[in-house]
Amino acid sequence: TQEEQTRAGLRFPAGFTLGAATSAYQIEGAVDEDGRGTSIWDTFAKTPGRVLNGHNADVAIDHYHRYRDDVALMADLGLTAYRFSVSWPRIQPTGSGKVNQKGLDFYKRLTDELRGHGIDPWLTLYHWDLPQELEDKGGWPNRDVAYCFADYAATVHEALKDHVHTFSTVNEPWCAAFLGYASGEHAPGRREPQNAIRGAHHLNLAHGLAVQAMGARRVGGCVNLYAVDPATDSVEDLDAARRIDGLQNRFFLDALLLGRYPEDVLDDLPVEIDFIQPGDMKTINAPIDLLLVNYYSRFTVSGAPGGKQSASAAPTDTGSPWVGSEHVSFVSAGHPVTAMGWEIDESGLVEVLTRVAREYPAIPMVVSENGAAFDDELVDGRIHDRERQGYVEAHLGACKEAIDRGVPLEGYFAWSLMDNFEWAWGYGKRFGLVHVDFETQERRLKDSALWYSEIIRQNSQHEPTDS
Ligand code: GBH
Repeated sequence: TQEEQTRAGLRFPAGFTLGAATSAYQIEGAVDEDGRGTSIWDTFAKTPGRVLNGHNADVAIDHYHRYRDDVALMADLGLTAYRFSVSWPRIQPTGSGKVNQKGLDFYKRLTDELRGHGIDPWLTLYHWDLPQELEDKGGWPNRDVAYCFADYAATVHEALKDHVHTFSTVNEPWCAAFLGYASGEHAPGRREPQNAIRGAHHLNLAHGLAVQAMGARRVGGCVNLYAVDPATDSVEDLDAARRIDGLQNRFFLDALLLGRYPEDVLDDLPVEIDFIQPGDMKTINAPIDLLLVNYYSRFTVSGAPGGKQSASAAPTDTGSPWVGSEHVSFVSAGHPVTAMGWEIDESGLVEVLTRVAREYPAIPMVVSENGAAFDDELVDGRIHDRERQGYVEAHLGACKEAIDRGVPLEGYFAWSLMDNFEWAWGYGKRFGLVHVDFETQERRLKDSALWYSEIIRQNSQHEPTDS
């Protein structure tokens, strides 16, 4: 049948990781428990007008209390790996100095539980929840924060290195810098384009310093990549594509993998580049074991003024994240869109993966996030989320195609394991394979989860057994 053929086509090489991902602030809740400090997302979410409907993640999906059940659910699904993040203010409530043992203990319990079920824990150090005290000292535009991060990384690594095989540093530095400090859509909600550039550099520096601080380990850097097309081949549109590709992709890829910033991007920036100190680029280029790629969509851009300033509507009042290229507009290429308004185009995933393989020094990669929000409907206790399943299936197909083209791709993590707090959209958008009732906290497998589970099961069958 057609279905069998499709499934046969989703066979991955033995050892290929099939997992799912989450992040601390989006799922944990328990914001005042066991000595956790305040993060910029606590502050931001409680500031009127910042998050849709005034939602915050004080409770989120209560994972801090329900982690055992959640791990059992992952085991039921057959996940071979789970990517989660550590909440910095649980470990260091003020962002530096004194370590909160109870915070470390939570992640020890979590990772023990995962390993007990044969699930490989993939730990991300920073998924946007900066301790508020560090923001009060200037946040990421302050260089000192990068050094604090390295100290935090060393602490977490030391405590968990026997529990965790794969670490990664900063999730999507583009978002942390440009949504946090330029557009203001994310915490801390500042609209200071020049500081956003400084912040981006310090996030890169934080990555490099953390890699060095962790010593012998398997560690990766994470970027969110987009395929970028010019709307036409006019000079203006080609320039717009060069700019957006530069800010979104090359600024981070070149820094991490080549140890330099792209000249053309620096030239476009409306800021004196006086914050790169001798040795920084070498630090940022510290050898890493793998590259984590988050992929969601493709951008089509135009240099003609007057269009949309970003690919999707923001839920709140925000500025442009495209520092120095604010004139660029985002147009539709006519693909179907998700509930976020993001165009669905799996060919962009093949494109970004093959591009990294072609243009940069050889490095193993994983797709560390990929998924889609849709308006799920509960029908007789089931959620027939065919669109989400189709999205994941298409992007898994893209992974296969990339592998067939020689890309050293080692795994795929669906975003997200469970519905959760979707940043500026609060609880208004659902990305989960697992449905969560935000009132009762009941978890329920969507059809996409059952389907993904079956794909994982089929892929585990052709591996040799130990017995
Ligand atoms: C991920 O980032 C996050 O890592 C994860 O926490 C989150 O829940 C998930 O996506 C779903 O949102 O319209 O031109 O301003 C996604 C990266 C970057 C995607 C910004 C949307 C908007 C570009 N996001 N992008 S624009």
